[in-house]
Amino acid sequence: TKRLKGVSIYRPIVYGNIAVPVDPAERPRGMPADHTHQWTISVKGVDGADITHFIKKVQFKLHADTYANPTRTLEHPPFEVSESGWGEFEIQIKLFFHPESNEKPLTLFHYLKLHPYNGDEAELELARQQRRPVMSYNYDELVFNEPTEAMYDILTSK
Ligand code: SLL
Repeated sequence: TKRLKGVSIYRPIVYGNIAVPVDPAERPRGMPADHTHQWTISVKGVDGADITHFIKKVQFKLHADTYANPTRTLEHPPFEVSESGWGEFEIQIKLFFHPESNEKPLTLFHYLKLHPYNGDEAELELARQQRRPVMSYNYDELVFNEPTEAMYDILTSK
């Protein structure tokens, strides 16, 4: 496969999670009593930009000791997993590129965030009571060094 010497092309992505405390009065049917939050982890383009022309599938690995079927594979957007739980942990995110790119999968890590970053105990309690969403997102750039011609065409045609 021909690669373009000296060419480097990058595309931005955003990955991370939002978490919302569960309202005890509206606990979804079937949710275990010890689950305190509902959360969604995702990989997206910036401002909703399409990323499917370079990302073929995304695999999220959840905390294997406590989640059934910890490996969640998304072959289509939205590349996201929604779950509930009680604790924070590191999620492994594996990005797979289209075969024409000849790129190996890329692994990212995200620490699932359920609790607000700061505030004293009273402030944190208020945030819980008001069920304020907590967000933790990272902006990153995927750099394709000396991309294949096919990948270059794919990336520049969008
Ligand atoms: C902790 N080391 O102890 C971390 C692990 C795991 C969180 C947190 C599972 C929910 C379920 C869940 O919330 N795991 O049991 O279905 O804080």
